[in-house]
Amino acid sequence: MAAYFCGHFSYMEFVLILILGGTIDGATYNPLPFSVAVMVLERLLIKCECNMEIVFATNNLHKLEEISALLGENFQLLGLKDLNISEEIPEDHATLEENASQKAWYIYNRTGKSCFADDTGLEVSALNGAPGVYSARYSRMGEITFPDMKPAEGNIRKLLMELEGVTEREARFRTVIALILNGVECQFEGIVKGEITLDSSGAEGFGYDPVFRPAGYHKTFAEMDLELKNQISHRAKAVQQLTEFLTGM
Ligand code: ITT
Repeated sequence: MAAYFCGHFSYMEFVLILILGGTIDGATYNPLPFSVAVMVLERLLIKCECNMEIVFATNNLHKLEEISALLGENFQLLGLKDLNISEEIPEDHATLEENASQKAWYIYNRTGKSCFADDTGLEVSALNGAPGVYSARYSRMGEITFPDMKPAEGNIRKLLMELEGVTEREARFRTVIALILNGVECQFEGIVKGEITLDSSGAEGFGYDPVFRPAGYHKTFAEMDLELKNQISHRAKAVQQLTEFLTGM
């Protein structure tokens, strides 16, 4: 199934194209039979009236908390725990786009519920975009490894070691969200630019937050409260597009 970057039209426009027929990014959709179209619309209207239920396919509770705050009250956000899904979701591709898609389809096929997944990478210019898609397991790869440390701690240690003596410390977080609604996938992207600090600082957030300082700020993400991080972060930007798409009806 193809994925579409959906930042440029709303959910309702998207649904109407799927029902009435039309073209999205070069793919042509034939109109649905009348009875099927009525059924789809009825189901969508019921969902719109009572807070739309949507699954966020993640095992990361920090991400669940961040996205729950970002989506607000229009959505009933379900985590994997709510669905009694405890297994590790596969994410074994080489790009954020493919991994986000893989995670979302895995849960959609398992539950049949509308759902989305994100994949995020920290891309450091001086390291040619590493750790990128391998951000979660950076400290367990390659020559320098820290198998005895907690992953987040080891990742940061390794990153600071790789950047020792490097003055050009430009980096960005990039999030890709894959949303699956009624068997059709849409993707959204959010980017925040900044730099890698010389040392860890701050206790909020998770992952690489203690060493990432967003451009225009004097604090790392880990020195900011969640409210501020949620106004400017990569995930916030991608989620904003997602909510605009879902609520722009
Ligand atoms: P799921 O796949 O279960 O959603 P995850 O922890 O693997 O959770 P991602 O694949 O999206 O999350 O992100 C990969 C890693 O990138 C993650 O483990 C963190 O180390 C880091 N990361 C992601 N978002 C971050 C953020 O907002 N701040 C700091 N580090 C982040």
